[in-house]
Amino acid sequence: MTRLVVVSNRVSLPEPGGASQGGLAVAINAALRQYSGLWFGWSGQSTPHFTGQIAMQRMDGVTAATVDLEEQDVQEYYNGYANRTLWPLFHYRIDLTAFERSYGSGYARVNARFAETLRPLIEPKDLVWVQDYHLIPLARELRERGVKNAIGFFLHIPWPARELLVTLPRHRQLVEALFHYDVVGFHTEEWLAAFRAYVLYEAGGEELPDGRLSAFGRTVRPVALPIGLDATEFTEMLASETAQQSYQRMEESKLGRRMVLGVDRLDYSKGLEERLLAYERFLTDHPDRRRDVFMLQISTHTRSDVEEYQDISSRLDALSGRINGAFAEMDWIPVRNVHRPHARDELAGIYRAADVCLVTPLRDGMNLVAKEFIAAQSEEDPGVLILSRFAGAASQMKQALIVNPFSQEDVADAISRALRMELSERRERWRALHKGVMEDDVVAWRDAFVKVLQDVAKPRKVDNAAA
Ligand code: GDG
Repeated sequence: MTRLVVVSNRVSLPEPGGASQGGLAVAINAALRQYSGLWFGWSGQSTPHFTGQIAMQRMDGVTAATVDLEEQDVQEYYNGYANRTLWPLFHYRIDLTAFERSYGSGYARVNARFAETLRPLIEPKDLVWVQDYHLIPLARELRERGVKNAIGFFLHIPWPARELLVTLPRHRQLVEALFHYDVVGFHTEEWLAAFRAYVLYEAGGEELPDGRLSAFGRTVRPVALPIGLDATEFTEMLASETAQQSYQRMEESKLGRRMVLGVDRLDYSKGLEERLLAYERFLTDHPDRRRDVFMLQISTHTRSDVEEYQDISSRLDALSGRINGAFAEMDWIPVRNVHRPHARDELAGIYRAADVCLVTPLRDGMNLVAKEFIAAQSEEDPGVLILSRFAGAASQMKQALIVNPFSQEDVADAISRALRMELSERRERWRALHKGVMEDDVVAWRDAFVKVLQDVAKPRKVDNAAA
């Protein structure tokens, strides 16, 4: 069987309860399990000097190979180019985008170091699958070191409109790097269309009759494949003792009130301030319904070394404090603002106890929280999903209440509608959403991508044999 080599910025193997695993890590674990794969990336540790020493660890059929990065690499490549340049720009936040030359060189240096360290681990028949915006130049670096394997790339965040991307110094270089891959994947047709538009109208490329794009003297196959949940893992987790206990605990603490839930990494792309303001608008517009509802917003800290993330944390705390100060009564608090991270099984129980889930990012590649909420609901009495039209998930989850997260009025009206919705309508919407979440899961995503990669690998082998 073909071995799959997955490369991502961070490698994180599962722990009991999955406390530290984000959506991508869970997805990669699921993707690799069936392929006895190798997962390569940064350990999350830094050292004074880069040594390239690989630490190997094996768990559940997955081999993890990690390297430490130099402190300067972490600053320039990870906190810098990845999180202060590409992340904000690709999420349409040009106002927060930092253009610093040292960041660009740190990004190039780490991609070269990754390639140098990874190259000896790659065997001739391996399929190599690179994840996300941290590693766009990796295929070029691997090719320069003689790697001939099929290499695919998947972008987990949106691809920005051409008009935004051209504000990035050396944007052509970045896009050209993607043409060293055989396959480039996006979550939605919308992100793919934005990429195609850049290639055709900015880079002077063309679309071939078979759908491949040609530019910079190379071709690449673009695909739109939405990521999903590890549905089996999630269902099992939901049935666990911990999930049941956290569900019970949450139900008891609701005191018969309805719970509006938000679960996010604390990130400006998730629209958290806009969400709280919309909820405040709902409270203002519906004084009679205030005491029947409360909001639980779980927003866990990430990327705390980056200044913009410290700012948003304090703004959010100030805003929830203000709303509570203005509306709370001695026996009712409108917002529970929680930063403590929860284990995944604990979180599953919280999702189940929610009546409404607010997923209102201003821009999001996909958003797995929307899918987790739907997977956790009961068929007898399901809750309602309110979903931003700017999340990739909106292209699949059409039976959610779709909102414009920039409009407080729109979101406040959706909260009101969700809380009033009849059981029959809730069930009808949930059934359709649940079917999609269970069918289009992470296994379907992985298999579809690997199949495209395998297909490009075949002609490559024929070429090699002929040479
Ligand atoms: C990127 C893209 C795309 C949250 N709080 C806790 C916790 N979480 C978990 C959620 C979910 C994950 O974090 C968040 O995943 P998202 O998909 O919503 O967002 P990003 O982290 O920004 O992911 C996104 C994704 O990549 C995959 O392609 O969908 O668009 O931005 O799984 O449950 N997990 C635990 N404790 C918490 O307190 N254990």
